[in-house]
Amino acid sequence: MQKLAIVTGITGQDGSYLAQYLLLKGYKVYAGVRRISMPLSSNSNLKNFINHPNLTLINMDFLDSGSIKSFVETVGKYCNGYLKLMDNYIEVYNLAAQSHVGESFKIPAITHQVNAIGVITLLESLRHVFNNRFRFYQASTSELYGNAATVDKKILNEESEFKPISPYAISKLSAFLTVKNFREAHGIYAVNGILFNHESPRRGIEFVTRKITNGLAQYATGQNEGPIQLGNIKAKRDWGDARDYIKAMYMMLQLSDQNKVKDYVVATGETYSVKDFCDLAFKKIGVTLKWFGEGIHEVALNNDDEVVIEISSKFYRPSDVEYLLGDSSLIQTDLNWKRKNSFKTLVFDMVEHDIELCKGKS
Ligand code: NAP
Ligand code: G4F
Repeated sequence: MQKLAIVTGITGQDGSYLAQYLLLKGYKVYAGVRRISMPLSSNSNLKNFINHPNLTLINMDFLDSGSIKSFVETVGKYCNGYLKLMDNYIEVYNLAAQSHVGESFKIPAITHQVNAIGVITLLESLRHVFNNRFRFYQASTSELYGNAATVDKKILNEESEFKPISPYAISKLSAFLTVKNFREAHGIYAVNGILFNHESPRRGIEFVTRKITNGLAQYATGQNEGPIQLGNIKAKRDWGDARDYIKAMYMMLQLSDQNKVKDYVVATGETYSVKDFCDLAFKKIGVTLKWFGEGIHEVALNNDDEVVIEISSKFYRPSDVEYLLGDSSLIQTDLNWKRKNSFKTLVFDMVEHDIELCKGKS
């Protein structure tokens, strides 16, 4: 029997990989997308599968509760026959979010509306339309921990304390608790994946990794208009590959025993600074960066002593998470999840991809 899934946030990094993965597995996928004035461009994350016969795109915006409800009702009508059969259910992957932490300081109310209130509306609508015949994955995050591990450099797991320090993290903590409450109070199969940072060639251009590989590609192809400007380059992250992490999301919704449902950390167990990321990315194109100066005056020079990276106060945040390192042993033991791609493979892949993209543009 063909399986069904709802994916929100399909145009983003994770949503696009996950939807592609589910389509390959033979799923019918219903995806909520925001209305845009121009058709999805040929370089959007959906370009390889937008016309797939098992993919249905339905307009929906998390800022409008009515649109969330009508989205769920529309999917409900499509699935009516399927759900008449005993034991059938629909898998729901909620990946839509205002996902930029820095931006959340500028638009805290919108961030909370989409990331926290939107999740309540979505879950209530699902309960109304599908009763308990759905399984729910919530895109939770290592941002919940804030700086809980910064001082003593500990490794974070499912038992670690949450200490959110941004509007984004606060909204995601609210959603985390909502999902837990739906599981415990209403008996819904609902799970939080506490995912540490994960990247890919489909990463949004404003996140630091892609900003670096995109800036580097412009430099390597002679299209740059100046050095790459960054903020807090000392921050450390546990960076994995999105293509490994979407498989963890899928696994979390496949348990045969609902009583075993729990929240899982997904991470690599390695941590690197933004500066480390820059060093490795430039190494890929034969440049050994030389760093000089401190704080806002720090710069990185190339082999010819030209400045290729500089610091701008514009990219500092009012408060920042300085150190993240995750322990994913629980999901490895319980669900046999393993990552395939190393940090080095990921960085090199992103660099290669962006250089190809830039060459195509020139
Ligand atoms: P992303 O690339 O920024 O994608 C976000 C998606 O949400 C996009 O499809 C976006 O649509 C959609 N969206 C934003 N606002 C919306 C609204 N008002 N109504 C409907 N859709 C809306 O994020 P990602 O990196 O794939 O992350 C996926 C999820 O995992 C997010 O919830 C994020 O917070 C969470 N997460 C990510 C990481 C990570 O390292 N990537 C780690 C932990 C958790 P548009 O294209 O229209 O903007
Ligand atoms: O790439 P970032 O913007 O990712 P951040 O803040 O860690 O958030 C990402 O991962 C979270 C999981 O922990 C997700 F929940 C969230 O949705 C998102 O996907 O910044 C990483 C670090 C920060 O410390 C930031 O201050 O890089 C630092 N950074 C330094 N210069 C910069 C820049 N970040 C950005 N975006 N742009 C810069 O120029």
